[in-house]
Amino acid sequence: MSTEGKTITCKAAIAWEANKPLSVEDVHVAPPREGEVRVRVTFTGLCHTDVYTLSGADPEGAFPSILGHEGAGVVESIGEGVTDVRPGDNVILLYTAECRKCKFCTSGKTNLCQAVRATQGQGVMPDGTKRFTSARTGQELFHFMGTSTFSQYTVVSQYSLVAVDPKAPMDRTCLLGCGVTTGYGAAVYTAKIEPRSTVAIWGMGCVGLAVAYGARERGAKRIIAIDMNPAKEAWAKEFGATEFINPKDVPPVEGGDAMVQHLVAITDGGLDYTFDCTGNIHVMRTALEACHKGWGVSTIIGVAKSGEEISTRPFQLVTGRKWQGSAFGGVKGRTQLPGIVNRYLQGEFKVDEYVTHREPLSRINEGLEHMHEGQCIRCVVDLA
Ligand code: NAD
Ligand code: AHE
Ligand code: ZN
Repeated sequence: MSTEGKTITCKAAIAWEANKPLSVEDVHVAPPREGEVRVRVTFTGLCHTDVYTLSGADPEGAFPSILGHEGAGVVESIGEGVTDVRPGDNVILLYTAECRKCKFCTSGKTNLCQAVRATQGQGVMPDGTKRFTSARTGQELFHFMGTSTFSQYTVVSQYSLVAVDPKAPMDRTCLLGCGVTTGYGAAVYTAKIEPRSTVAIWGMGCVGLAVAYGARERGAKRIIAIDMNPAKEAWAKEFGATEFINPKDVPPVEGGDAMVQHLVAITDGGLDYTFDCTGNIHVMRTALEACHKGWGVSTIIGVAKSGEEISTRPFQLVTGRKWQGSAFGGVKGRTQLPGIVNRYLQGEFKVDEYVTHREPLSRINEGLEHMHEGQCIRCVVDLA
């Protein structure tokens, strides 16, 4: 029986309030309105950013809401005016939308489409309303990052999803909705790492590993992975790192940053490219200052805690180091993700290897716990 035009009742993991476990219960999902698409979400990865927002630290975190932004699924129905996808299409959801019309999309300078960004940050659809209602309490629920993939059905803007080859297994390609694309893209599209260069990456989670993978593809000659978890050494090397440093093994120095001094010493003056994939503002400073004078570029990917700020001596920048950031790896999702999926299908792009854990929706809280255990790169939740 067709569900088109009807409200669907399904299971979703609701974040009722900050710092409380998610609650898997029934929600009503209204049909898509003009320019919107309703998607049956099949799989979602759990990203550190979901945990960050659930902790209450995200200035854009609104409760009660349905979190999740690393998802794949199948288009169930479309609203008026939707042209690029149709029911039955396999899609990846995009927290970085791409409208191809706004000043940002047409600038040729950024992937940060602004078509739906303001309402996305407020947890509502572009028309200012919500599509989710709790079946238990009748309360409306906020959307999250324009995607809300912790629900069996979600409604998104037509700019916040992309159809991909249906041969691609969604239980892995969901990771292209955030972590894998973010790290790889930061290395390849944002930093544009040059062949034979030296690279250091802090944080060997999914994002950092994908940076290492991108750096290797770009022909970097040294890829130094840095993580306090010794178990990450093997992971880092599998994804292309040539060396591993545990910050705990670098002896402290008086009146300076021991890691900066160590890295500058072993790289003849500093790194060509560094990346923060931890969200730690002290790491961000170290990563900048470990860059080579005159040309080193440091890219911030990690999401820092609410209210935190970065600092360094301006002299670090005056003397030629550059500080920049990267969101979703600089990737324009609707334009570029189908190509990345095709490369994956041709065996030219790693995705499967990041999946270490799997859980059903009913155990999504256990999935979030895996993320703190030190062995988890990505946990994929099955929403079926
Ligand atoms: P993760 O938690 O899986 O991995 C983080 C790694 O950093 C862990 O291995 C941890 O041991 C290590 N680490 C923590 N503190 C460290 C320190 N001081 N020095 C060295 N290593 C340290 O996280 P993830 O999913 O890979 O995400 C990484 C960061 O990127 C998070 O902050 C996340 O919110 C952010 N993120 C940003 C974007 C973006 O578009 N900018 C996209 C996805 C994720
Ligand atoms: N909402 C937060 C910022 C969170 C943040 O930095 N998000 C990253 C993506 S993290 C994905 O795991 C991002 O891409 N930001 C750019 C954007 O447009 O959201 C805050 O501080 O308000
Ligand atoms: Zn994410």
